[in-house]
Amino acid sequence: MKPEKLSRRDWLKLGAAGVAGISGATVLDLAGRGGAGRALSATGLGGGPSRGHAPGGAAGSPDSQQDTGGLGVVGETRPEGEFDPDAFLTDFDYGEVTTRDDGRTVRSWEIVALDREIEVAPGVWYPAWTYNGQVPGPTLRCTAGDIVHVDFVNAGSHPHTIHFHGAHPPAMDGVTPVVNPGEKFTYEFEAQPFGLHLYHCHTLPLTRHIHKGLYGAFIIDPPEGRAPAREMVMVMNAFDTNFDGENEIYAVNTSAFFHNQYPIRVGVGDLCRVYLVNVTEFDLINSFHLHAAMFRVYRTGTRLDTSELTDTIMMCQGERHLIEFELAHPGTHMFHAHQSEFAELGWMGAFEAVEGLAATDGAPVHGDV
Ligand SMILES: [Cu+2]
Repeated sequence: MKPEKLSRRDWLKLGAAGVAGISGATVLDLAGRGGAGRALSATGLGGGPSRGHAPGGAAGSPDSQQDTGGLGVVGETRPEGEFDPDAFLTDFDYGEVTTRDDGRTVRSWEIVALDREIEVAPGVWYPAWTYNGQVPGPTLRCTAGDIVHVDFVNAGSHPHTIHFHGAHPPAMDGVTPVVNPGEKFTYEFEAQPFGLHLYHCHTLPLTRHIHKGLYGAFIIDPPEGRAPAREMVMVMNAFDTNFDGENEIYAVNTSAFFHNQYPIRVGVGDLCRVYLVNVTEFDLINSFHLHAAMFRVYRTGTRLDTSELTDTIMMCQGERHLIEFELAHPGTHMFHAHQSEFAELGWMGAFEAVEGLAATDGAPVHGDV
């Protein structure tokens, strides 16, 4: 199977006016961050420290910053119209759902590769290659047995693919064919097995195509579901901002120290579930450490029983696990890489455990309560 060329109509659709209409895209302001993006913030649509208190927002108050050891950044990321780490944390994209004649559920997404500058720390911009204009790409979510249908369009400047982790026919594995700029290709396969998977570009050189930003989380839910919980996606990533083959900025979900500045609010005693993915390039491992509590590990999310209780887990690139925990005490609970260097370079955040938090507040409860 070969990629198709984009038609003139496809290109028009990707133009400045049409790009915002792409299904599943959070931010696609090709006009540039200096123009329309900043102008929007003057309208008072979110923006600034007050947004952490917005209904349904995951983050807490920036006042909590001093509680997490003095590490952090000066200034604010995410001018309006840019990638919002709060929104990304709890944004699960279930695609467009249709039912086939044979009764099978089909979930369809359009994913567009685009070159785009992204802000990885206040004032630090990185020339990324993105899926749908954001890094990480959208979190795709389905149930085991669904048909996954992804229309991939390459509107970037380099050849790309989408390689999905999980089980599927090799023709749908996203190593070949390479999709050149101006081409499109459709991936379709049955979602198997349930667990936490990953998708990323598999074009050579892999180090470059991955660290430039072409990756995202791919969740396949078990048919019976999981217990209701405050659910979050954390993709551990890093950026080589001076292209010397080493990372200068580390984070979960791209923005250095973001959840240190805006702690994630959860209810005391609530079940919390983090879909934790490591895509960090250049460094052999990354890790997740939680303060003042222990968590249960569900390796790759492919089993419903836990394999261990710990407060620190080490992960190679491409590994991903579910972790679950309850915070028994109110207050700030740091989380960070236990490579101190990574933590000091941005991979640091905090949960704020709050008494009596509504199920829809903070990181919202996901599933039937
Ligand atoms: Cu690529």
